[in-house]
Amino acid sequence: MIHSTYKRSSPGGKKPPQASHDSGTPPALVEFMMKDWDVTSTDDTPLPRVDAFRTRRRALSALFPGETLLIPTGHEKVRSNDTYYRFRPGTDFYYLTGNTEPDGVLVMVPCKKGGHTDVLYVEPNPGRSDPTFFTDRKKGELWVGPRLGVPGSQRRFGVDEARPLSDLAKLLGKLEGKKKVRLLRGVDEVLEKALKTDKKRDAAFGQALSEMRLIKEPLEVAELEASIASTKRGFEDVIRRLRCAKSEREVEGVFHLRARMEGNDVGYGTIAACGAHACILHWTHNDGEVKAGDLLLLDAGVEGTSLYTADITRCLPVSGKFSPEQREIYELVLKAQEAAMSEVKPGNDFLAPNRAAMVVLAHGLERMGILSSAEEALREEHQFYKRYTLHNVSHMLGLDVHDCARARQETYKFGKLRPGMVLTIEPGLYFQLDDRTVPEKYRGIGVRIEDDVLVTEDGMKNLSVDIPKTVPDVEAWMAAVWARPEED
Ligand SMILES: [Mn+2]
Repeated sequence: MIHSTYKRSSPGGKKPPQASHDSGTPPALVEFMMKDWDVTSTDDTPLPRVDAFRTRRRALSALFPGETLLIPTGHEKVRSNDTYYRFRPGTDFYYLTGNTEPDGVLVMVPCKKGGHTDVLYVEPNPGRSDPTFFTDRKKGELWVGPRLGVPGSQRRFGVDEARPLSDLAKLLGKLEGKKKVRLLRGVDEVLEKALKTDKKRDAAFGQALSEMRLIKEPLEVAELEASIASTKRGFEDVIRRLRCAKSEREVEGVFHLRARMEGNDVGYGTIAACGAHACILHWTHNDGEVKAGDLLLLDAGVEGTSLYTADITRCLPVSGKFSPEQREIYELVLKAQEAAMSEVKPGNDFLAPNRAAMVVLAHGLERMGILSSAEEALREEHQFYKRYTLHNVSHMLGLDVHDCARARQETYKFGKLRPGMVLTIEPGLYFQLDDRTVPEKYRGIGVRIEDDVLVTEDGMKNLSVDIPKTVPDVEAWMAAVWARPEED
């Protein structure tokens, strides 16, 4: 059974469904609509850096000689009824093609002489030659905007061939029962249902794609730096707003404005956590109050138009100055972050920065009278410090905020740091309001400090070093932003 998604696009085919609130299209209107249009075209010049995408496909090709490889991008996701979330391409598909349109599938077909032919299956663009341009509310150009179509996609993405998605069904039929076929799973349920493949071999394929992305090319690092620079401006927008902000909703909204102005979107749901909300790790309701005296934990990242995302956390005192308790906790977390940073170098364990941070935090918790013994708490069979630290300090960062998620443990979590890796360093301390092990004056304070770092040949480079971080620097930063005249 092939789902209609892979049959849909034949011009003049099945009538597209009509929405409950629309009126019909009489034949005379169709006739009128089909006439007298200028010839227009979408930009099908080769994508900037089209070679980088091709180079990645050749590297993947070399890993799987003689096998047919299918990498889908996925489909728009329903938000409710007939409305959809804005489409965001599948990370691996985008990494290999640069294509941001929905529904496409990259198929790498093995050649007899070795290597692969890269075939991109895309939604065609019949232009004004077919009434679907104004009758199909899901695909029609007048509903959703222009598409590149088949020949345009081939030129723009520099693939060997492009074909209409309606041809994919035929190919899937041919691949049925064949052994040397691998499908990237977890992106396109429709395709997974249409083609039975070996799950284990598919998992190894997904793993290989994740591992390819572990080491960032200089181009990717530059994209990450651009997203981080946008994120800094977003944080400054939030600081400006803090003078009058009443709600976390405004914080989220203001940051999102910057993300849309300069990038594609936010790379993940913004965490705008004021006061005790900061103790909830993934607080994304963002519907609480912003109150003077509170600390705002802002964990947010702009995803650039290149789809690389920043992942930055800063804690901003709403009234511009840290309280003594906030400061004490903040400076302990900062010390832990510095200890973690000094462990970022090639050859060190991926977990070395985490271990260094936890030693600092555990001893600090002991000094504060919260842990009775740091040494006891740090023992593998205890890990009592985790009651307050909750999470590890690092994950890979790139096109996904939790990048390379399918890499094997031995190359990622239990692997070594290698030049070209980009990871976060983000220790935190979280004192819940109802935690009786914590002195009352600290309860309801949550602090996390997060930077994005690149492993270099001889150490590391903090890509977010321009975003102020020490207590005096954060206070001075806020004062400076507040002193600036309003922008137009
Ligand atoms: Mn993070």
